[in-house]
Amino acid sequence: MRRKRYIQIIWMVLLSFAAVSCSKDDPEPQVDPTEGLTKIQEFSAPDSPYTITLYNETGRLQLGYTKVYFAVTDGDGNFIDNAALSAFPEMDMGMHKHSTPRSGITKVEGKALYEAYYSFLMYSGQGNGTWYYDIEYTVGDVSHSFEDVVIQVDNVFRPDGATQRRVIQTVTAIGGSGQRYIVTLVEPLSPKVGTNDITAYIHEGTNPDYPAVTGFNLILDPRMPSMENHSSPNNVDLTWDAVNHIYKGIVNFSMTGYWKLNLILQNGAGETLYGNPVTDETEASSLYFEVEF
Ligand SMILES: [Cu+2]
Repeated sequence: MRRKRYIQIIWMVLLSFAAVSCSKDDPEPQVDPTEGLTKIQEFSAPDSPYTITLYNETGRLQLGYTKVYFAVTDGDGNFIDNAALSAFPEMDMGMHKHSTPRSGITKVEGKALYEAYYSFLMYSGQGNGTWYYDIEYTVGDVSHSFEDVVIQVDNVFRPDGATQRRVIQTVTAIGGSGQRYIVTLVEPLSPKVGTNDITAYIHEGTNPDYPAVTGFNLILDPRMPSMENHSSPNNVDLTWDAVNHIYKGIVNFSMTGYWKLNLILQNGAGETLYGNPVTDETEASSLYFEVEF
């Protein structure tokens, strides 16, 4: 009886050792970090050991806010998680060239994926312009760049598919400073009836770096022009969220339809730089975005 138990214990110990060594030897199966994303464009060349692929939720680059993800893969399709990436978009408009507001490219926590956003000032073909993209990577001691690759930036439309929807606006501050700012609407990406997060970026309008502006405010007044320009209760102005590095407020859509998000751009001291209050005589601010759902 005792002996049998002994053997049982020895077996259990042996089995647990086997289990440990087994999990040590097997390589971790690689999960596809791009699952759920749609491919936009691939950057590869015969002399490049790695391929860079651009993804996002929609599979498209578009006017205004565009979130993107980069995957770096080797010749066997393995996803590389220790690459360094940089990229530069530039629009060639014949007489002049300009870039666009953008973030740096950073690693996504816990995934072999890299992320960035663009605030595209113009869509492809606007002003006869063409967008080009330079992208550079380093993996270990291997570096490579892809230069002057044409990228497609789509226009953004209202649900009718024909009328352009305003999602980004460049303004010149009042007061004669001549300082230009670019305001970009981010959320709501999927507007719904009721309260929605509203987020936005502000950048200085200075090519090519377009530095991000922090500490400003955007006074919000959403209106429905088709319904006697009524507003809605419980909206919250956009203020700088230092944790998420974005301007954030709340917009309340009391019904579906076409809404004009009237804004007033103010600096940290509360001085108005652009935009005006909506009144009985003035139907809209000179700074506004459009949402329709
Ligand atoms: Cu342009």
